[in-house]
Amino acid sequence: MKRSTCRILGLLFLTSFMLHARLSAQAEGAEINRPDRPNFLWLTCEDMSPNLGCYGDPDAVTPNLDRLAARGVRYTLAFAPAGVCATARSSLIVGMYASSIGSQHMRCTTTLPDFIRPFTTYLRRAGYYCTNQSKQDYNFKTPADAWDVGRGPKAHWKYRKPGQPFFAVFNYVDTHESRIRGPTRVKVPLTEAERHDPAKVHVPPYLPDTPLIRKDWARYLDLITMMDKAWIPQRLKELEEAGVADNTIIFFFSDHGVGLPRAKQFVYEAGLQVPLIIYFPPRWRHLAPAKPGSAVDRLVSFVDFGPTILSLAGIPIPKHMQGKPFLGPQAVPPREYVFGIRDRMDERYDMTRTVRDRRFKYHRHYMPFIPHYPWLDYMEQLDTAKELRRLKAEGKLTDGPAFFMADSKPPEELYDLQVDPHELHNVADDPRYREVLERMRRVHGCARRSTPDSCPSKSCGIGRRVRPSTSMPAVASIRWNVCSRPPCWWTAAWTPCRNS
Ligand SMILES: [Ca+2]
Repeated sequence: MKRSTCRILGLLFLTSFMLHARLSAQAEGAEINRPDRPNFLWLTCEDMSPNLGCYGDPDAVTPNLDRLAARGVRYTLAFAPAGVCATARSSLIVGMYASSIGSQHMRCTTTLPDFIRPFTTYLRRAGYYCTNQSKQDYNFKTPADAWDVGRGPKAHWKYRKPGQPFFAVFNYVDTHESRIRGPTRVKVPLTEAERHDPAKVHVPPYLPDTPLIRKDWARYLDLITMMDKAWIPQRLKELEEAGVADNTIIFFFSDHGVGLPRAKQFVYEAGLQVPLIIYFPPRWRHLAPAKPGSAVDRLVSFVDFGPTILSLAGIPIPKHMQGKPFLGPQAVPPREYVFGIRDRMDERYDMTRTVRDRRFKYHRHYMPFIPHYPWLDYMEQLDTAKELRRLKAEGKLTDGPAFFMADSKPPEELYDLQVDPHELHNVADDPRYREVLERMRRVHGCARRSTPDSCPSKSCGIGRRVRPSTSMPAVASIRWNVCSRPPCWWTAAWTPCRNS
């Protein structure tokens, strides 16, 4: 080939390459600056049941969240799939049940197969800027492609490229269980009117009504008021000041229920039910399920949140996700059931699964010989926990608390939530509920087959030592389960049961 021909071909190749690069850059820019994509702000908090004014709590002092609910929609049947941080958060971030990805034990370290990514990875691939400030706690190592910035003060939507859509999580930690018994990280002074008087609060009936438990409950309500007073306005003001409030859909929810015994770590309603407020700015109001200020009684689970965000963003939902999108163009009809799990909690093994429809709640205990409330080193530090132990030792517990503190539990529990919202009267043996019981058993069996446990034995070893027990000599150490590889039965697509 002549030198001149080579030169011409070289120039053609270079021109073609530069043109391709320029078109690619333009395409990427166009993707980033597409005006038809909303931003998403997730305001999440720790360890909180729906104890807000907008949910009808008579003691709540939460004007800012109540105002957000009045401008947005409030879900009355929103549930975490587990009552504890890491297990619930792992389901949230991948849109799958923790029991299916090996993250069901609190705590453990599982390994995600390559084809399962946090839903933020799919957002990022579509041009979203994704940040998380700061708690992750997924029970697996966070994949490198999950976040643009996944921790620290730099994890903020304001650092995105100009015009880039964002998905940003901010997690508020000062409602955590540890703050009920200890100081908060951020000091938020409350006025006399905002502070909760232990003598006047309404202690839920699943706990004994004693001065110490009243003190814990009042402190919990104070923590919520502190969040509402300082943190919520700050996060909303940032959006307004940056001029992005009219293009940002806001979610507010907690990672599971209140950080007290029989709620956090457990699968009763107090552990699984969470507040969920979603605000749609006028520009995106056509995506809202109801008018501003409405209550929505659709059943939704954390596994649905990721698919729902992808649906709202116009991104195809990967087939491996088990959740059901409840908003946006890919929304599906409302689910009939939500599911809950409880496996090892800290140093104590257990295994319970729950099925809940709009009226009934079914519990299946696979280890009924273990008490509902075994000694749990971390939780025993709460005054409420000490009070439960004291009252049990003195034989002073009755009704629901006595059932919860018994030395064993029945293999099944069934509750009619319409007349018994706190799950205090087990009707599993009541012949009037026989039909309901058998239906719930069938649904439970179906769910167990379609979302099988991934980490029962072979693929998991017991590994890393966490911390020595401080007050329970019989427990020398707490160890994490470690999944060294994905379970062998993994497939890229699910064939779920009709009801799951
Ligand atoms: Ca939590």
